[in-house]
Amino acid sequence: MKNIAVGLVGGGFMGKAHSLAYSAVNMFFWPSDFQPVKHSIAEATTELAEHAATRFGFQHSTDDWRELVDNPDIDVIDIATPNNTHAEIAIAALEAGKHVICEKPLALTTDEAKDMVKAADSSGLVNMVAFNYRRTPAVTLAKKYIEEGAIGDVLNFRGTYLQDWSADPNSPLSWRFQKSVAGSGAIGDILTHVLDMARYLVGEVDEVNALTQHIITERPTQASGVDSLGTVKGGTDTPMAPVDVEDEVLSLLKFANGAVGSVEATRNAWGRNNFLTFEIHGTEGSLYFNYENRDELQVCFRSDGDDRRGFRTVYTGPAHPNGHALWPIPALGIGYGETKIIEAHDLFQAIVTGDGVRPDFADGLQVALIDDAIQSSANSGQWTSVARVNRDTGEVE
Ligand code: NAI
Ligand code: SOE
Repeated sequence: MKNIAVGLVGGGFMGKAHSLAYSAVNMFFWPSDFQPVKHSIAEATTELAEHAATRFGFQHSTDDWRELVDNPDIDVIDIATPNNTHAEIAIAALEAGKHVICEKPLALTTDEAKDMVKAADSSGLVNMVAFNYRRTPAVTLAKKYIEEGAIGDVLNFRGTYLQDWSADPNSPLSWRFQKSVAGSGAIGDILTHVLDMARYLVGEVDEVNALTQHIITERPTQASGVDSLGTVKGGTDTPMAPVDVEDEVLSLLKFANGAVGSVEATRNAWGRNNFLTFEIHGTEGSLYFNYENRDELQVCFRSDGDDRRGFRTVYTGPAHPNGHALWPIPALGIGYGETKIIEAHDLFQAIVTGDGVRPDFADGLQVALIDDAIQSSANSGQWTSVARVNRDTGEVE
C-alpha cells in the first residue's frame, strides 16, 4: 500500500470537506492501494493554521503554502482557498513535481487557467478540478443511462443552480462578492457546476446566448477572510462597500451534437438551498435529478407504455456507480461528504496507477471558456461561440 502525503492549502468549508474525505476514503473503498497521510496544512495565519491542523488531523501547519510546495515529503497539493490564489499555488506545485487537486472554479481568469493547463501538461502529473457533484451516484447513473442509449439521442438539457444564502442584502461582502478575489459571481461560483454536468452528460457547448443581472450593488463589509455564506449578517452600523459581480445568470446553449439547452444560476432565490438540478429529454425518454434529493434519479421511458407514462424514482444504492463502497441499502442517505470521498478515491487511484483522472485542468479551462462566452454574450446580447481547448496540445482554438 502506497502512502500518499497531502499538503492542504485552506482550512475553511472545503478544507473541512477534503480532510473528511482523506480520513474516510479507505473506510469506504476497501481493499485499497493507497493510504492518504494528512501531512501539512497551510492557512492565512499561524493561529488559523494551528487550529486547522488540530481540527482536521494534520501533522504540521504553516502560514506559508510555499513550505508545502517545497517539502519533498509531500506528494499532492490540495488547493481549497479562494479563487484568486489557485493559479499561483497550482503552477508552483506542478513545477515542484507535486500532483494537484484544485477547487473550482479552476482560476480567477481564463488566462490563468490556460497557464495552469500548460503547467499540468508539461509536468505529466495528476491534475484534477474538484467538480464533485458529477460524482453523486445518481448523476453517474444518469451518465450510464445516456451512454447505454436508454433515452435515445439527447435533445434538451435544462440545468439550474439556485441558492438563497445571499438573497438578504445584509449577507456580508465576503470574498465571493469581490471580482478581484472570486473572478465573477454566480457564474464562476455555481453555474460552473451546472456546466460541468452539462459537458459530462451531454457534451461540448458550441454557442451561448446569455443575460446577467446585478441586483444587490452593496453589502456590509466583514473583518474575517472566511466566507460564512450568509450565516453571519452585517449590523446596522457596519460600513457598506460595493459588490462588483453578477447576482444572476441565465443562458441558452447549443451543444456540438445538436442538442439544445438552458442553464441558470443565482444565490438569491428565496427557498432554494442547493437546488442543483437537470432535466434531460431524449428521443426515447427523460431523466431528472435534483441534488436536494440526491439519492434519487427520476426516469421515464418511451417504452413504458401509454397507460403508465410518467417519471418513476430510482434510489441509488449498492447496485449503482460507486454504490458498493457506500452504504449497504438504497435510501440510507448519500451526503455531500460522499461525493468528496469518491473524488478523493479517484484522485489517489490516478496517482497510484499513473492514469489521468477527469475532470482535469483542461476540463476546468473548458468550463472557464464557456463562462467567458456567457459573459461576452450577456454584454453584447448576441449568440456567442465558445472557444475549445484542444486536449492533445492544451491550446485554445
Ligand atoms: P472559505 O472562505 O470557507 O475558506 C477559505 C480558507 O482559505 C479560509 O480559511 C482562508 O483563511 C484560507 N486562505 C485564504 N488565503 C489563503 C492563503 N494564501 N494561504 C492559506 N490559506 C488561505 O472558502 P471555501 O468555501 O472553502 O472555498 C474555497 C474554494 O473552494 C473556492 O475556490 C470555492 O469556489 C471552492 N468551493 C467548492 C465547493 C464545491 O462544491 N466543490 C464548495 C465550496 C467552495
Ligand atoms: C456557495 O455558493 C457554494 O459554497 C459554492 O461555492 C460551492 O461551489 C457549492 O458547491 C455550494 O455553494
